[in-house]
Amino acid sequence: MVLRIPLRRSASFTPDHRPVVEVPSPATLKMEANVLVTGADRVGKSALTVRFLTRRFIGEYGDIESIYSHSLAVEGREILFHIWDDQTDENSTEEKRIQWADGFVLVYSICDRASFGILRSKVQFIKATKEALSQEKVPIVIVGNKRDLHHRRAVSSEEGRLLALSMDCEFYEVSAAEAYHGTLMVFHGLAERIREAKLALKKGTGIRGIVKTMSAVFARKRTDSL
Ligand SMILES: Nc1nc2c(ncn2[C@@H]2O[C@H](COP(=O)(O)OP(=O)(O)OP(=O)(O)O)[C@@H](O)[C@H]2O)c(=O)[nH]1
Ligand SMILES: [Mg+2]
Repeated sequence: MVLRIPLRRSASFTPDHRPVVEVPSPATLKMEANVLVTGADRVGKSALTVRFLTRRFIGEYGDIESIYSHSLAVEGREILFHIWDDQTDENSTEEKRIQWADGFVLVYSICDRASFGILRSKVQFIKATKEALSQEKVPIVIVGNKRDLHHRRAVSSEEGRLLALSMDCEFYEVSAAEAYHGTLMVFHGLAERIREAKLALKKGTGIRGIVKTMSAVFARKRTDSL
C-alpha cells in the first residue's frame, strides 16, 4: 500500500565550497524531483528519509511504504522533493517505481556486505529501465549508511567509492543515526544531478524540435514546388 503523507517543511542550505557563478532564470528557480530511496532490507532507507524530512532520528520506523513531499531551498532555487521510501516487496512492480523516479538514492549498510553486493545489478537494472525511455544520464547516488558502527564495518569506504565511480554515480558515506548534514548532502547532490539531467533533456528536445520544424518547412517547400 502506498500512503501519501505530505510533510511540507523547508530548509535552507548554502554549501560554502560551491561558488555561485550562475544567475538562474526564473524557469530554473523551481524544480520538482521524484526520488526513489531503495536498497536491501534494514539498511536505513526510512531512517535516511525521515532524517531528511524532520532532521531527527527516531530509531524504529515500521514498515509503511510512503511518498513524502519536502521542499528545500538551495542557492535561491526551490526544490520540491517527492520521496518514495521503498519497501522490499517481491510482488510490487519495481519498473513502475523506477519509471516514476527522476533520481535514485541507493542505500546499503557498511556493516552488511550482502546489501552492498546487490547494488551493481540494481544500478544496471535502473539504467536499463530508464535509458529505454531517454538517453539522458540517470541521476543516482550510492549511500553507505550506519557509518557510526565502524567496529562492525564490512565494506570499506574505498569499495563504495570505487563502485560509484565505475557506475558513474555519486557516493556518500553517512550515519542517519548521528547527523543531519550527511543526509542533506545526499539529497543536495542528487538534486544537482537531476537538474543537470532535466536541463540536458530540455536542450535535446530543443534541438530535436528545431530539426523537426526545419524538416517540415523543407518538406512543404518540396510539395509546393510540385
Ligand atoms: N547505528 C545505526 N543504526 C541505524 C542507522 N540507520 C538506521 N539504523 C537502524 O537500522 C534499523 C533499520 O532502519 P530502517 O530505517 O527501518 O531501515 P529500512 O531500510 O527502512 O528497513 P525496511 O524498510 O524494513 O527494509 C533500525 O533499527 C534503525 O534504527 C544508522 O545510521 N546507524
Ligand atoms: Mg523502511
